[in-house]
Amino acid sequence: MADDALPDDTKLTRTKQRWANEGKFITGAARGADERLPPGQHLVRDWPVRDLERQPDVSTDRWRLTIKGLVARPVSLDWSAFMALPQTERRSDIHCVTTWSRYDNDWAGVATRTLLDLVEPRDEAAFVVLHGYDGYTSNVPLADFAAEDALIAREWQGKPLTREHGGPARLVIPHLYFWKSAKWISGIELLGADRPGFWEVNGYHRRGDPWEEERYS
Ligand SMILES: Nc1nc2c(c(=O)[nH]1)N[C@H]1C(S)=C(S)[C@@H](COP(=O)(O)O)O[C@H]1N2
Ligand SMILES: [Mo]
Repeated sequence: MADDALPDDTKLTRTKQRWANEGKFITGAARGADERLPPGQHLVRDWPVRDLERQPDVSTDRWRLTIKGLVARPVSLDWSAFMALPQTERRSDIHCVTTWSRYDNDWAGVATRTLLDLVEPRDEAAFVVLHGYDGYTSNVPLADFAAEDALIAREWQGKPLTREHGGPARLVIPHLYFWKSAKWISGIELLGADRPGFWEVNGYHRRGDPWEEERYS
């Protein structure tokens, strides 16, 4: 994991902090029962890239996924151990807090539930912090991490996930804004209390439900 300081004084970060302060993009629009597009979002067809402009080059030889904290059986999976776990496919929509959404993304990888079964969370575990090889962190409630359609994805539309989108493997939690879904995932840490991640410290919401427009804290 990178331990040099994150570039949190970049122009992008400052702009996003300002948006958080101004409550930008909050429309207050109500959700229709059968609507697929959350309030304040617009559809895109291409898949934008969003990160801190550091895209670590992590080969599958070097990749490790560590799962630790409030678990009975902490693990550090290398690529072959990860591939030996049951693999699943999921189709889901992406909703980014910067207002773009993209429908029908086909993912392949390992369900977060499979990983939780492997490590056996303790009863006190209630929150998760995700770590990326770029030093990024995000936090989610354990119940959201354990959603049926959440997975550590290694393929998108039938092809290996590209480096710019977090390859070799990233988290995908479709029902939360996409900043929660750590790219270049290196660690999953289970905690008893919530601990804000990179954007959450910078004014973004602890949970991030697009249907509730939980953009900012
Ligand atoms: N490791 C890491 N994961 C990350 C980020 C990041 O900077 N580093 N950016 C987040 C944000 S803000 C978004 S919107 C999505 C973007 O994913 P994409 O570039 O594949 O669209 O990744 C999230 N996961
Ligand atoms: Mo984002």
